[in-house]
Amino acid sequence: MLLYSRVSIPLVRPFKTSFGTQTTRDAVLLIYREKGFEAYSEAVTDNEPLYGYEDNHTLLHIIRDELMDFFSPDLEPEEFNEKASRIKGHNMAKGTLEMLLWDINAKREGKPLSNFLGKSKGYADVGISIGMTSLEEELSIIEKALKAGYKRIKVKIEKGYDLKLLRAIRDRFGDIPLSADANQDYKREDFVHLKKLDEFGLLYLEQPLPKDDILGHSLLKKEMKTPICLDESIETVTAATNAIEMGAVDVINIKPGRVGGLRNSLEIMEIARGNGIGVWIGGMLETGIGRAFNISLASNSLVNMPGDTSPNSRYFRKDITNETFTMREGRIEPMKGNGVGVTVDFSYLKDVEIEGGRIID
Ligand code: OSB
Ligand code: MG
Repeated sequence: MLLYSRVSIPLVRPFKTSFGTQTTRDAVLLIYREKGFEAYSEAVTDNEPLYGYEDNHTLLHIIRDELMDFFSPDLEPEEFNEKASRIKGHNMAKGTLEMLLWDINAKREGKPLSNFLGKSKGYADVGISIGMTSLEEELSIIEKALKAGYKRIKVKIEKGYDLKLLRAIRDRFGDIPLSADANQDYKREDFVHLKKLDEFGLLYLEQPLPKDDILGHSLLKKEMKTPICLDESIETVTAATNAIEMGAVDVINIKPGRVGGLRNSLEIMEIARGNGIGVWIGGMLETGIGRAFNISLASNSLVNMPGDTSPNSRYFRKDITNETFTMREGRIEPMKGNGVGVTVDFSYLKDVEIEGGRIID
């Protein structure tokens, strides 16, 4: 039996990026049951298409009305990808089913997902992604994050809220590992302005330009000293290859739910590292389910930079999984149980469920 559940869980604090402010995490979850175990997956979409073109509505439509023609719980992820390639785009919808298959397959073989995916370091290095708020509040969050052991501080910026923020952070905290994420807020006309960010010695500037402007990023990379990280632009293995060959990227933020799943993620990770491109695993404010997938992947030995995989408590007072992650010395260990290693707290799920139902009986 395959079920979907749309949930809305309040965030501990609003999360503001250049594209909007989230006060809840509105997730689509998949729950698969067979004799002996339950498997899960979580989409990276939101209720509106502000980060990419897919949203919770298009995702459920593509999963139920299109991808079910190609899906079976008895497929290997690779076999599903092959069949699903008939449907163009919609990698977030494909990725949600692909990740479910990884959990099913790992559970049938009795292995933790982190080991099932290849060579795991046994932990993930963790950075923090801080939403925009007042300058004073951001400085206070950074101070606490550094004390908690986070290995990298990432702040969200937008046109008009960048230089002053970064200057204040450098003035107060000196040479900390710092990056900035613009979520596509700048244009090619802004290169003169963006070059001013070079003085802050950022680890990288994440997704400054619109996601389809890979050439623009390669032009910007020639002008800037700061390394360029791509997030939204990398929706496929081809996009990653193109960005690397065009000299548009130094670092890739991989979100398995964005690139069509874990197989594509591993392929991008291998291509990137083979070309000297840095790799880290991002996040989309996931519940404990998506977080468990991200942390399993972030523990892979191909990942060489801290990711956006904070412990559950940074996002939710209460999460929908019974198990939660804790960070020690800037590291989080993947769950030890089979597959993703988390289980759903169904009594809380009922409290936060907006809508749900069966996809396969
Ligand atoms: O650009 O990485 C992003 C959250 C929602 C949408 C896009 C992004 C983010 C984050 C938060 O930066 C990462 C996290 O802590 O989950
Ligand atoms: Mg980003």
